[in-house]
Amino acid sequence: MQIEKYKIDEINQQHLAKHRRQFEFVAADVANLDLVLQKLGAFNIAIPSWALGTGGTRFGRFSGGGEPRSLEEKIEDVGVIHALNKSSNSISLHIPWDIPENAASIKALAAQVGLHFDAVNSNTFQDQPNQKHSYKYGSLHHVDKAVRKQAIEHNIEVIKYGVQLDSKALSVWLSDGSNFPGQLNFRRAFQNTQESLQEIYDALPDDWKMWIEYKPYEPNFYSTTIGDWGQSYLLASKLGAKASTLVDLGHHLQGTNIEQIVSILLMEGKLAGFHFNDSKYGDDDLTVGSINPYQLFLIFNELVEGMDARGMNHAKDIGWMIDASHNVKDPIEDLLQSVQAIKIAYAQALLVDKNTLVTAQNNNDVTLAQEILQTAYRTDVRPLIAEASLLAGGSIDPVGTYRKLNVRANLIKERGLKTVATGL
Ligand SMILES: [Mn+2]
Repeated sequence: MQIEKYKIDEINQQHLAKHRRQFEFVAADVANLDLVLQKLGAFNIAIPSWALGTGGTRFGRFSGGGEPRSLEEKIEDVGVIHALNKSSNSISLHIPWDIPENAASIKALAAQVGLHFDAVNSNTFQDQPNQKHSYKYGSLHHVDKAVRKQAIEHNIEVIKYGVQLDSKALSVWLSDGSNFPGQLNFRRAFQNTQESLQEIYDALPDDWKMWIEYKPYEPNFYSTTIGDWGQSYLLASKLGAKASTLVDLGHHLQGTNIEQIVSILLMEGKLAGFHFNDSKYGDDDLTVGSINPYQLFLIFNELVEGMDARGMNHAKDIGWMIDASHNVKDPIEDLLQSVQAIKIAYAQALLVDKNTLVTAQNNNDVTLAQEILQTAYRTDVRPLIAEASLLAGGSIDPVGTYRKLNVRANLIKERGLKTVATGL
């Protein structure tokens, strides 16, 4: 299903007067309004191919109906999201859940709805049918060279799929770790991982990047071989310039100061990208901004400050992606909400009065520094997001428009109630 633009325009028209009022109110106090709108318009967040279906936990899964049955239908769904918000112009594939059988036709289909392909993701955390060696005790860190070789070859195969789709990065997340003390020699596991990653790194095309994700626990509960940003950074540094660290918001222990990690990685030129989600307890994979929007703002404040310090392009020089799971919501609605939350945090970060903040920091004026950040955070920037979307040809209110157009009901009619998308 594709949403025709005139239908979005019709619904926008109904809300235009109210939007104008709200926009004028907030815009009056934005010093560099055109630049802010331009930056918001350029900012896109990739949608992963595994996020279009209903997620689940180990206790069960409750499908919502009309889920995409194929890669083609997943592209269609991302096309719907992008038509509404004009901020989701790429899709990130997971291999082998979404193998492009015919790359040329898949690329053409994506281009029809304004999409290109973001990073490709490998999977050595599950055994696939007909696989020779099991990943039960890990993949790239495995004690058996034959298992490591199989995992290396899989990653190289993923790069080949990516090349056909014009992707430019391989994203590696390993579940490798141990469940019990004594199970692993940490140093050997790390060295094996490094050697394995080096072989994959050597297979990267010149204009490609390798993004190394970390996670403190789960599915292993005693140790993870790439357990934190320090370990990821160490690997990325040893590998070379094409390797850097990927931060997934849910992959931190409670209370971790993620914004500080972001700041230091950016300073070192080793921040590859982001997997956005939100959490209250662990890797909950909830809708971005649903639990702790202030933390998200503080992260974006460091991103904007750190990227500006290095003269980076906010929209292009970091990989932005959602990595969440939708257990009880319509996945498309959840993704629309997540993209909005990211853009809200980004817009607020753009509004921070940087010059006054620097002065306050240099004067140890702690109160003023806090006031500056919270003034930006407490500004209702939603009309700015709506205006940027409107200017790009999208919807003032993506979730509301999605509902008014009965998209899910149409998808269920088209695909059926009991469809299951590939993924976790
Ligand atoms: Mn992730």
